[in-house]
Amino acid sequence: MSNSRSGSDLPPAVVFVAGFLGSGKTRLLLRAASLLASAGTRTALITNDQGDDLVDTEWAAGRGGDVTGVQGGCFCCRFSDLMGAAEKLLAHEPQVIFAEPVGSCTDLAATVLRPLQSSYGLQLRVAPLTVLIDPERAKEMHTAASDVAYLFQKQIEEADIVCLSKSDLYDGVPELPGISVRRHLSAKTGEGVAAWLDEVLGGTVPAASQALTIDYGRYARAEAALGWLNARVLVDLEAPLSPATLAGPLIDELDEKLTAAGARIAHLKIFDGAPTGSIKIAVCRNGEDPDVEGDLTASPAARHDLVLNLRAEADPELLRKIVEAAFARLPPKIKIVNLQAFQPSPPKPQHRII
Ligand SMILES: Nc1nc2c(ncn2[C@@H]2O[C@H](COP(=O)(O)OP(=O)(O)OP(=O)(O)O)[C@@H](O)[C@H]2O)c(=O)[nH]1
Ligand SMILES: [Mg+2]
Repeated sequence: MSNSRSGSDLPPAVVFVAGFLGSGKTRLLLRAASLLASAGTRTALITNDQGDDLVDTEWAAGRGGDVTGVQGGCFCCRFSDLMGAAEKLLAHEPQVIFAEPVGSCTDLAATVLRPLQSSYGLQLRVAPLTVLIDPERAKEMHTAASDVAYLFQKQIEEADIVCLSKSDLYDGVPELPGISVRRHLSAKTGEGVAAWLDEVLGGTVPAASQALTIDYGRYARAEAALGWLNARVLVDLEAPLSPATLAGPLIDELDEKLTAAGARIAHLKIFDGAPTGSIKIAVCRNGEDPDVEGDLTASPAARHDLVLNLRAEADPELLRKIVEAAFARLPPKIKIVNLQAFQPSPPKPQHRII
């Protein structure tokens, strides 16, 4: 690893990793944070969502990271909250702050990175904007003419560095017409992660170099095409189950019901925190084998704290109906602490520098 990552005389770097829902942002950032930690570099993470109760925040906090969330709106609409979150983290003197924007957001260079450079350029070093692409998703989007495909394209256009994620799933580099890819990475195996970190922290790639020309009406329609559901449920079981045995069948049932209702999944993830261990289980498209991380062998427990985040191309009320029906089939003692189903509202950036 290069020493350029952690020069302590420099202000902390702030590294934004964007990309569509499920592209692998959180997993990459956690892998990068652990790589930096092993080299003695202090890191922190800012997560972001339109609602409350985020699987990513729970998961990252459970891995020992210094995590704070900006909730109730994206970074561009909540720029002052983003600054508040950064100031809170700066008190712990991190050398690198990672920030993960909502996966349905774009125009970040103009509305987040440039305003940050302009107002906080002395306190923070803004690193180049990385945009992650899941090659499988890019193939689907390439042939689509939808507003969501437009949003996907805009995310790529504004990147300083475009990376293909999940390289462990592919033999060779997938052909993606029209996309100029700089790197391919696997957060699972670690392939390419150290070299990517060297590049984003090295100061040789300009940050926020691409301000978008973008139709905000179409961007808003793309966001509104995605139904959003966040929930937190406490489960008390008479017959204890392991987190994998509780959350696994739940995700399978949700996938099946969403597929039957024609709701296209962008990302469905469940965090199950039990006293014996925690897991995260996720699918990024209908019918996909769930990806499970965490304490797969945790012993059965009676108490489970479930956080569920679902993003799908569907009416949020349909998502609510499907999720509530699945919760109703869980053992009787459950308490729904929070359940929000909504469409993201049109983006209204606090700042825009072009
Ligand atoms: N095989 C493989 N799976 C990966 C890799 N990176 C991420 N995943 C899986 O892809 C899914 C989505 O990854 P996340 O890191 O949660 O994606 P994200 O971009 O943060 O998703 P949102 O926060 O919903 O936008 C999860 O099930 C991950 O475990 C990778 O390098 N290889
Ligand atoms: Mg994430």
